[in-house]
Amino acid sequence: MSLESVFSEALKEYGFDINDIYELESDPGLGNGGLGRLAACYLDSLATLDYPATGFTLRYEYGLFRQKIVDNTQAELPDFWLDSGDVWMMQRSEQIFYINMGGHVRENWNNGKLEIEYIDSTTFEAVPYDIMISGAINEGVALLRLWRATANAKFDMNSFSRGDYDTATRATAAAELITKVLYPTDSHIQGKQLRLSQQYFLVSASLQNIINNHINNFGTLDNFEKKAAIHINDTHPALAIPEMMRLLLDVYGYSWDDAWKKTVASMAYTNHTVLSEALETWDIELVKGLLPRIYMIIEEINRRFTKTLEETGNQSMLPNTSILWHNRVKMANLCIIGCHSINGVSKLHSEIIKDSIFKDFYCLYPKRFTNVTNGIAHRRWLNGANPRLSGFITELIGNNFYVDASNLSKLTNYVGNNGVLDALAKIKQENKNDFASYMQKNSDVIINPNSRFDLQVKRIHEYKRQLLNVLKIIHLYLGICDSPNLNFTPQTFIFGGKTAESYYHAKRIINLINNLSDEIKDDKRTRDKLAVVFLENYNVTLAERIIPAAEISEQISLAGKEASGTSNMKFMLNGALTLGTVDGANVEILEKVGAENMFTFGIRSEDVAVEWSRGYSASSLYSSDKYIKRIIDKLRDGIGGTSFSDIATYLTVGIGGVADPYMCLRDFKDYLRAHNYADQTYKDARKWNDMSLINIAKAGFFSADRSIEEYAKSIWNLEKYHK
Ligand code: 8GP
Repeated sequence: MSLESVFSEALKEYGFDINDIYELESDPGLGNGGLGRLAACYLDSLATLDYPATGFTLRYEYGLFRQKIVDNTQAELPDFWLDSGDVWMMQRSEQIFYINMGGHVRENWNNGKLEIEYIDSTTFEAVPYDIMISGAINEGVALLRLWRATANAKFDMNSFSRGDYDTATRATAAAELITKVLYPTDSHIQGKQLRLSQQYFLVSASLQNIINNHINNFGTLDNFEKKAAIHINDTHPALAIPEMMRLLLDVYGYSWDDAWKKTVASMAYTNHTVLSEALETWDIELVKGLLPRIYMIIEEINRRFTKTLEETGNQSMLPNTSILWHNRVKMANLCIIGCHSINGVSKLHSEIIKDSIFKDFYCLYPKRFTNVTNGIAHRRWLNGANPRLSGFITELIGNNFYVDASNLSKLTNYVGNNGVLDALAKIKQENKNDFASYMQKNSDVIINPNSRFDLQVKRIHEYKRQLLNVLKIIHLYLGICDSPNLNFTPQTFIFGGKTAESYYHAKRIINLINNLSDEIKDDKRTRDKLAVVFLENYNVTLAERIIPAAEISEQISLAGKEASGTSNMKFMLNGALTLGTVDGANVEILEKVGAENMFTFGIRSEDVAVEWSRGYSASSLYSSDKYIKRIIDKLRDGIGGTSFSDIATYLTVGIGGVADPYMCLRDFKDYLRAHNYADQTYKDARKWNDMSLINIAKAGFFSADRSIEEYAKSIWNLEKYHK
């Protein structure tokens, strides 16, 4: 509403700083990482671009845990975000829906019509809470609807009066468990009955809501697929497909064929990862027990699909494409069979899914596959998070980029302009100073604002290779110890990110980073040149502070593994230069800025499988490369007083699997080369600032507005409210 300065002034008169007020509100920890954050960015664009849209999710009482570093390792504390977060929510008790789970079903045929009777099932209430997302420049509003689960049954007064409090409260407690906590696993599945009930609860409430609105508007579902588009954000809401079928068949009386046409025509699916351990599958018995009618429908979808495969001579595709296989329900297969559109989230990723994990499906349904490269809410990540930079850009090119980020390209007119480059450098320095003071004030961490800020902030995961970054820092550290008088640009390596509490290996990496931080701090030879900082509890609030201060953005996943990445876009937009592999959306960043404005390194995705088949051997790199050997030996000997021989073994011999599964040692040498090149470039401030300017100028493509326009046109066939 452009009223921030008015409020800021008014608050000042009462002795308050608006920033202190902002600090009081907790982040809604309703997601794990990039996938959820992407959805939040998309709601901003949907509202701003005037599209009628609702995002559905669960109103988890406890969001993603609060991370605390205790004895240099991650501890998880509950995140009760609602204490300050629910001021924005409106409970809409008039729109409650009912969801059945458990028990069994009886099929009654009545005059040739099937009637489904639910026996001994439990009915839950889904209570909606709405958060309005206002558009930036118009009157558009998108809705985020969060469902809370509660018991349907009236409070059991009889049991209560008898003093049987347990029975009296059991139903409520069981229901409320459904929306109690968010599962903290990312890029990995957690197969739990409660999680399956969360998934069904979400899709059933949301679909009943969508259908109800449609009937209120049109009085029929006959035109449903022409008026509604349902997007499945990864496989967690995949049960929307059989649930839609259930509603159309059992409640609205459509024939199978008509219901199926409507379902496929209205549903679309985005895949967000190729990691096999993240592809959801459920035990058949679990699905049958919890959702008996839904399971019957899945079985029928699969029976018909399998029959078509056989009729078309494609039986050999069965193992990869069947929904039911080896006692599991494969959710991605259900999505592909039940949706008219399937997309990856960057050009490379969309190609990889066609060539590998969904290859057979691509042969069957080539037209269904498409790409929509991710985008970010540039108004939040530039105008909101970096007012200095956005103010300066406005002075140079006007403020049209606020509405249309492609206008940022006008900045290329200032390439080589010393005045502009100096001003950019000054802004970066001020943002660095601000971040250093913030850290000192809020967590007693001292950061030298005159060192180079090098960042890797994201979930901690093997494939993202925080470990590769650590190996590099150990190498630099040992180098300074060897030659303390060498001219060395002071550097601060900043890490941040959470990992699931059960992910042992990632927790060890957090431990290693923190120990390395201590050892370097305690060493007189290195402490003024090198620093490692682990930001506790990395979240959106912290991201908004640190990204504007970043100079190097580390995007170093093993090629082929990061579906897109979105922090890479946020960093670029704020003028950081990318040190990265040719992976995910880095590929498109490279395309936009050119190789001369990015520091790329590493194996290419198409060569990864080739190297494995040729017998990639990490242990021979250990024996042949004296730098690698020294670093690994140092891990064994100890960092910060603890031996990390398990990580050394993981890299060279393997722990219960192949050695160095994400090829850290394979890419180490080339990574060092790219790092050294970035280091040399940094010494030439003019060149560096020019590169930084070009990165900002080319970031417009990565606005979520562009992604949303693509979804609206090519997948949802969606029109704006006001044409
Ligand atoms: C993430 C991808 O890892 C990231 O590259 C991408 O930018 C982001 O999605 C948004 O598209 N994927 C996931 O978080 C993910 O797949 N999580 C679920 C499978 C558990």
